[in-house]
Amino acid sequence: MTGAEEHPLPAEVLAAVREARRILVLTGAGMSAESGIATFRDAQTGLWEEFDPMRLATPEAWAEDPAFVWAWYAWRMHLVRAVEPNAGHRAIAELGRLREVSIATQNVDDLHERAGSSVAAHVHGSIFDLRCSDCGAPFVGEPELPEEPVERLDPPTCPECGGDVRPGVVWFGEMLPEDAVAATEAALEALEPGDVCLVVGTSGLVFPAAGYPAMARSEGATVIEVNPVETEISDMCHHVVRGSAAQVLPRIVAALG
Ligand code: BV8
Ligand code: ZN
Repeated sequence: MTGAEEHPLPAEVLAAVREARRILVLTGAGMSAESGIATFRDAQTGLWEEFDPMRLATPEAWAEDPAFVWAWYAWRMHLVRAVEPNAGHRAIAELGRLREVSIATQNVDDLHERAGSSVAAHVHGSIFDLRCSDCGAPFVGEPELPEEPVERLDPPTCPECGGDVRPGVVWFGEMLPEDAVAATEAALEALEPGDVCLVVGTSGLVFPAAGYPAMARSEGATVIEVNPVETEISDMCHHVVRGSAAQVLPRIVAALG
């Protein structure tokens, strides 16, 4: 990764984080990239290469072929279980010991939690929160996860009603979980001038989550993007650090002394 490791972090970024009382961290798929989880936008691996994740992560795809969609999520659950949080996740956990930090993530993995952070909101749900797609009952069983990607895999069956068990993620066209939205909005409203909103690893394309950085800015927070490339929200940020989560975040936290 060129960039952050060669260039010093902008002094105003370090000053903003140093002086912040509250820090709202908004993370997207780029946060987990250096753990080995492909970002949502990257071509899907192997079997799902020709399928657009935007088409697969929908109620329509599930209704049409639950076994095909379940196979994709079972494989992704296996991948998350097989990787570790990266230095970026660990830096945010450390930041949470130095400042009042709230995390709202678009990621459905549990890597922030496994790094030691508590997450205020999984705005797109959690891949391991399984529930019946018919009666909504939480499914507490351990689903069988494939060691290799398989094209189709029957989802577990709900013990209450026999319905197909689905992943607890938010599909396109579905409402975001009310508790996650409420927690994120509360964290945004708590921001005051001098506080910081760190936006890490998101393309800023998916709404309503993509609107959160602008809301942080309107609360007076200093908005800082950490992303190797320009995104839909870059020009709305006060500062951008063109580098990766695992390279930049540890250096920001180290500068807090
Ligand atoms: C909603 C869970 C109300 C599933 C996800 C038409 C019909 C219906 C809805 C819509 C419509 N038109 C628009 C909408 C709204 C839609 C939307 O926003 N669509 C977009 C595409 C325009 N939103 C919704 O449907 C939401 N619900 O609006 O309900 C409603 C209801 C009905 C009708 C209208 C409105 C629900 C959206 C949630 C979808 N579920 N995930 C799953 O995971 O399988 S979204 C999924 O994609 C992720 O969670 C994430 O949010 C998104 C991907 O975005 P990113 O996380 O940003 O990842 P991405 O790969 O894009 O980018 C990675 C970034 O990381 C890049 O910038 C890259 O440069 C950077 N990066 C890479 N490496 C690193 C790095 N950064 C740092 N370090 C690195 N090493
Ligand atoms: Zn059921």
